[in-house]
Amino acid sequence: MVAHSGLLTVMDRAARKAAPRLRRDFNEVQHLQVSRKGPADFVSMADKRAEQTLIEELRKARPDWRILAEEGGELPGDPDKPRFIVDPLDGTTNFLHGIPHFAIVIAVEDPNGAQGKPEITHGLVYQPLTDESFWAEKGRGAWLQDQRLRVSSRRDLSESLIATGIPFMGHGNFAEWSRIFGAVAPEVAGIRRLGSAALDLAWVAAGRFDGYWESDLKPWDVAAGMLLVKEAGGFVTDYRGQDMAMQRNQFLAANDGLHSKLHKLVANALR
Ligand code: 2AM
Ligand code: CA
Repeated sequence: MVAHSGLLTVMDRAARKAAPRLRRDFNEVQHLQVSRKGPADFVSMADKRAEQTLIEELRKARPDWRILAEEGGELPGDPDKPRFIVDPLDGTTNFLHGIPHFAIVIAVEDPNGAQGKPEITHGLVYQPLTDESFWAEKGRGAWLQDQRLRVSSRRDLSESLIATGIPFMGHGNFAEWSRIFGAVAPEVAGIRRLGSAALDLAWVAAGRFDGYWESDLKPWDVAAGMLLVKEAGGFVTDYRGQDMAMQRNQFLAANDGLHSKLHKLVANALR
């Protein structure tokens, strides 16, 4: 059992403050008549309202920190201080369709991390409908509530459940994704596409998924989840197996035993 740091408590409190309204809006969206514009506008309002609450709460606690938010972009602050990276609703398409799988995501990036480079130090993926709070702090492990997380211990690809994100609406390279899928699918127990990158990574950290791949994501989709996987003892690399996931915008995550096997399949598929 470990206590949050003060900063993680701030993040957790902000997410829990935004959650009730998001839950109410989710229940509403399931009952909305399909109006002229459909429920998409309603969901985009819900998204913006949740972001506003998060920003207000985070600003109250750390007034001089910058905030990068999915909807609002970059809010100014002290460049020498850390910044928050916020996604008020990861899994928007699920939310819009009444599928109960989405999360509020908050990460903290220190501009002067190891080797003087920016580094993610805190991550929170909060699932409002299950009240699950996945969180990680650099060097202090990954946690679900007060329970320590560890990536799965599966060593056989044939027993592994792998998550992915399928390119959508012109985002990402479908031919590349297809080649990877063609190489991975026959070797594993199953593939899942659940529609929230942040939860996919949190679930790799929790050992629910054994691995995950996706490309063409935004920092707010992956910053918190990558820290969760690493602090749970897993690996996140690009498709070449290098520590360049953010730079190349390719994310290959897995437990320590499966990562190199999965990476070989992916590398072969892309040769
Ligand atoms: P979002 O819900 O915050 O937009 C999954 O592939 C990732 O891509 C999600 O984390 C999701 O974040 C993002 N995404 C954006 N548009 C999407 C779409 N039309 N379908 C699926 N995912 C989408
Ligand atoms: Ca997102």
